[in-house]
Amino acid sequence: MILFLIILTTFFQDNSIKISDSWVRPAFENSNSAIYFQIENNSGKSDFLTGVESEIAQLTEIHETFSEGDKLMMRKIESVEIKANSKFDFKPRAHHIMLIKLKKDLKIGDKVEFTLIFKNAGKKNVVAIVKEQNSKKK
Ligand SMILES: [Cu+2]
Repeated sequence: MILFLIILTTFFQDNSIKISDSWVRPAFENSNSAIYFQIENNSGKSDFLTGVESEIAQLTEIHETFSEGDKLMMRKIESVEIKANSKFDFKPRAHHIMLIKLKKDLKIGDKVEFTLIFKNAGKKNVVAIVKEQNSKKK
C-alpha cells in the first residue's frame, strides 16, 4: 500500500514539463487579451501543447503570429511542439494564448488561472499575473 502511494505521488508530480514566468496583459471585460509564459520540456521526448482552458474568457485559443507583407497577423493553431530537453517561449509578437471576450476586467496585480493540456504530460494548472509588458522582472 505504501509503495503504491509513493508511485502514485511520483506519478502526479511529473515535472517533465515546467511552466514559468506566466503573465497576462491588462484588459477590460468583453475585450481580448493574451497570456504569455515559458514552457520547459525536461523529458527526453517531444511533447505537444494541444489545448488550453480558462474560466476567464468566453474562448481560449492557442495562437501563432505570422507576417503578411508588413503586417503582423495571428491565427489559431491546434498544437505546438515542445522539443525534447528544450524551452519554448510564448511571448508578444510570437506564440500566445488568446483570451477572447473576457468575462471581467483584468487589472494589474490580478491573477488568472488557466490549464494547459499536453499530449504526454497531461494537464498543467498555471496562475498568471496581470502586468504590463517589460515591467522590471525580466
Ligand atoms: Cu492571438
